[in-house]
Amino acid sequence: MFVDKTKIYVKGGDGGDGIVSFRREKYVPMGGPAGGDGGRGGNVIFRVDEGLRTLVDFRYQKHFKAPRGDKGRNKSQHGANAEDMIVRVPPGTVVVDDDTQEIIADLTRQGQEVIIAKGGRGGRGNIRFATAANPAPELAEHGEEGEERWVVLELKVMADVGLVGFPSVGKSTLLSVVSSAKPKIGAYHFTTITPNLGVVEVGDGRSFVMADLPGLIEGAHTGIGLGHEFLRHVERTRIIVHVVDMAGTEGRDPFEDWVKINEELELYNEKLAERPQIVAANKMDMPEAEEQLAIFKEKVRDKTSRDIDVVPISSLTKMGVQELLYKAMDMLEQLPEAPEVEEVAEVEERKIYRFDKKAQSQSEFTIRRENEMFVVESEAIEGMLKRLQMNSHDAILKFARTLRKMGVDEELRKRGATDGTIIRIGEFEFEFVEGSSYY
Ligand SMILES: Nc1nc2c(ncn2[C@@H]2O[C@H](COP(=O)(O)OP(=O)(O)OP(=O)(O)O)[C@@H](O)[C@H]2O)c(=O)[nH]1
Ligand SMILES: [Mg+2]
Repeated sequence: MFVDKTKIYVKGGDGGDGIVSFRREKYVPMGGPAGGDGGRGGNVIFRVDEGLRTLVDFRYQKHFKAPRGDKGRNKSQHGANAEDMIVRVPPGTVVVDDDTQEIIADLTRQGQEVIIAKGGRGGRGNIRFATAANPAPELAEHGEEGEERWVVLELKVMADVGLVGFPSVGKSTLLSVVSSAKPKIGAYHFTTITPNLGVVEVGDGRSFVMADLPGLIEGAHTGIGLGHEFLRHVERTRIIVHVVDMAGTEGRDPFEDWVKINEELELYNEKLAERPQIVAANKMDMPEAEEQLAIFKEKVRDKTSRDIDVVPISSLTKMGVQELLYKAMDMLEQLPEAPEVEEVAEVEERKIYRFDKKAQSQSEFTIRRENEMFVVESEAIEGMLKRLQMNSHDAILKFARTLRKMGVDEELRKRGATDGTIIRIGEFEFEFVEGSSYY
């Protein structure tokens, strides 16, 4: 089991701004408010796509921003809502908030969808602010900002392809040239003692996971040379790439090697004899390999009724490697059922945490002094300042009322604010007005 991990940025679209507008009709001198609300920003939604097996796509694209909502229009028309952005992820993807390390989603079923970053609400237009006391308000809201966060995607993967063969035939070398994995490579036997996994990008957008397994030897099925340990891993792979040393290094006979390994596989588990297999005839850069290959192919044809693909390659020069990858990928796609992801059942039970930043500290504020100035910090007020378009008398009035309702005014007064004292909230500065007749 191997965990592929990547961190990406998601942002929901901002809501469209509400607008200030008034009805203008013939013969109606004083039209009422007619500024419509802005549209909702798009959500960023993750959707499970069984066709995906890895997270490689996220290595290239790491920022996902949904579009913003349209502005409100006059004649009381609502701005259009933005479309959601759909991001496809492979089954088995766990989404973790990078800040809090909480699990946001656990995506397992085909088609399952979760909103990862919400789009902002549209701002209200001035029709919404009309009251008996102020029937023609010059007041509208900005659209709410879309939710943004960094999330870590985690995917537990099983190997699709297992590399098997005698020691030193070049399994690790092959994995190292087709993936970013860095397995140990050595001219001595059993260089590899635990499996290495790598994500292989085929080059046409498709990808799969390849495991470089420790070398097998005769008697492996009885446990010799940690055989059981290694064969257990082979059992879990969907196809086998059987690496054979065509140079016959150390006086080996490629065909005999191939037969022996197949016997070991079958003796360990009969099913392994039927597992789809491709032969990677490796070390073709060596002088004697060509001749050996011809003999090998002939013997394989005689020996088995199975149609075994023999692909000549050199992991050293990379000759034939691309072709081998395409063959493996095509074969994987033709396999009938989707691979079983063992851990899914267990993962599904895991609790999913959701958190709502907005729920916290809605009405809290703090006041501190900076020389002659008071600085008010409050999520709620700062949010409101962002929302409201502070360019009209009505907007300022609404803002002032909120400060009073929350008790900010009173607190400022207690701390010694008087007429003309400068108050700063967020990026907004204004003078304190004692006993204002505004409200
Ligand atoms: N000439 C040549 N040498 C190769 C090729 N592929 C691998 N080798 C060499 O073969 C030796 C063994 O390579 P490894 O990749 O470690 O072999 P392995 O199959 O992983 O071996 P174990 O982990 O011990 O089972 C190294 O010295 C490699 O440089 C090839 O295509 N051509
Ligand atoms: Mg190795």
